Amino acid sequence: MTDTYKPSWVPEENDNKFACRVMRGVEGGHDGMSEKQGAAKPASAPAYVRHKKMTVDDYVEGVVSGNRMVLSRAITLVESNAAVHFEMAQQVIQKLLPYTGKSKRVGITGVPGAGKSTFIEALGTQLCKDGHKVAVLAVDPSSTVTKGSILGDKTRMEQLARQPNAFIRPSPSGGTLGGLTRKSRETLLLCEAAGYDTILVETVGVGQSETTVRSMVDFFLLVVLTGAGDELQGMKKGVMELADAIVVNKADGDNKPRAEVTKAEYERILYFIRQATDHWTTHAYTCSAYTGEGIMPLWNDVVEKFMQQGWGNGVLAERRKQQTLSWVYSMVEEHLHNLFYRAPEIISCKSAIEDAVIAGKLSATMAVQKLIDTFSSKKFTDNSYKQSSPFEIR
Ligand SMILES: Nc1nc2c(ncn2[C@@H]2O[C@H](COP(=O)(O)OP(=O)(O)OP(=O)(O)O)[C@@H](O)[C@H]2O)c(=O)[nH]1
Ligand SMILES: [Mg+2]
Repeated sequence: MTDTYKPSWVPEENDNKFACRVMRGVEGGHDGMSEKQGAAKPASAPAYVRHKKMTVDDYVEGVVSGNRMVLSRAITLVESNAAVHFEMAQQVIQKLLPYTGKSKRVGITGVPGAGKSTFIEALGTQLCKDGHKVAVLAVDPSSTVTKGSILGDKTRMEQLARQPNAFIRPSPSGGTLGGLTRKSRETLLLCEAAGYDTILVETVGVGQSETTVRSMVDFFLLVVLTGAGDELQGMKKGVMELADAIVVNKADGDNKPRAEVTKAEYERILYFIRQATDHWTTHAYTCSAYTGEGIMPLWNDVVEKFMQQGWGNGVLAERRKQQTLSWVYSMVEEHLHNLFYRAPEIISCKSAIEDAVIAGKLSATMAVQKLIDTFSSKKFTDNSYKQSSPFEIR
């Protein structure tokens, strides 16, 4: 059996993208296998994982006991668009809720090539060595639109993947942004229930991905590069406003002095920018994900301090409460939006109403009234309700 052994449940077309493919344990005992057995030979997996169709309770039990294979299967269930999987996944999540919420949730963003993955690899490996259980998730909206991935294969962090306490899951691909958001959030909850105390979420700085990730983490880190003059100008102020810390990466070799200059420039700009978190001032730092310099100080003196302070003064409890509520309402809004615009009654009367408004024959307010009246008189069937679901169930 080799490292490339793939579990049977990995979809054919996606197989290489599944970083949760089972790997050989480093010191034995990994995934419950002895060293001699090498890679994930299902022989040592619990019987229900190997053969049986798993029940909701099997998933719950497996995840809570920290079984990585069951956790991977539970995530696959959450990512599935099949209606039957969706319903089962929701029951699993519901039962696992009491075990969630105890991790440190950290989002990491930055332009492609900034060194996010290298940073996570260095940080995650050290945290694992210090006895933490680290889960790494990726949110890559480009993979939902174009089916290509910006975060790319580098999400497969080789060194970190060898740590028995690390779990790496790439971004689900395909589907809508709303679907991606739900899947990522629920994956995060599953990892927490499986006992991962640190969740690192990598996302690339495009489109809405930063806001999506910001809305599911406690701490948000922006990784930037030197040579910033132009970049600073072009950088969206918006993303700096989301950050709880900015780190200038690649501060090594000849680049080190430049990194210090860039850090000072960011500090100057930060002074004028609205802070991301109450009672917390965002600062800029330097590090080298390559040599590891500056990474653990950033974690211990900034992220840990932020967590301690935030849980102490109630800011994080409030943040999580607001995140959950706004998630609920954003799903409601998306659902209502889809119900309205996908209703055949609206589709068939929309262009006539638009024409009348443009021709000045109907006021905008009257047009709204007509559309809403049409929608209100619509009769819903079970099917039309489900077809417009933002959860991407089919
Ligand atoms: N010199 C130096 N190179 C680095 C450092 N961190 C990352 N790199 C290099 O920069 C390149 C990009 O690093 P990644 O970690 O893949 O960057 P990323 O931000 O994850 O990129 P995407 O996932 O594509 O968005 C790689 O070739 C790394 O080896 C660093 O601290 N110093
Ligand atoms: Mg990356």
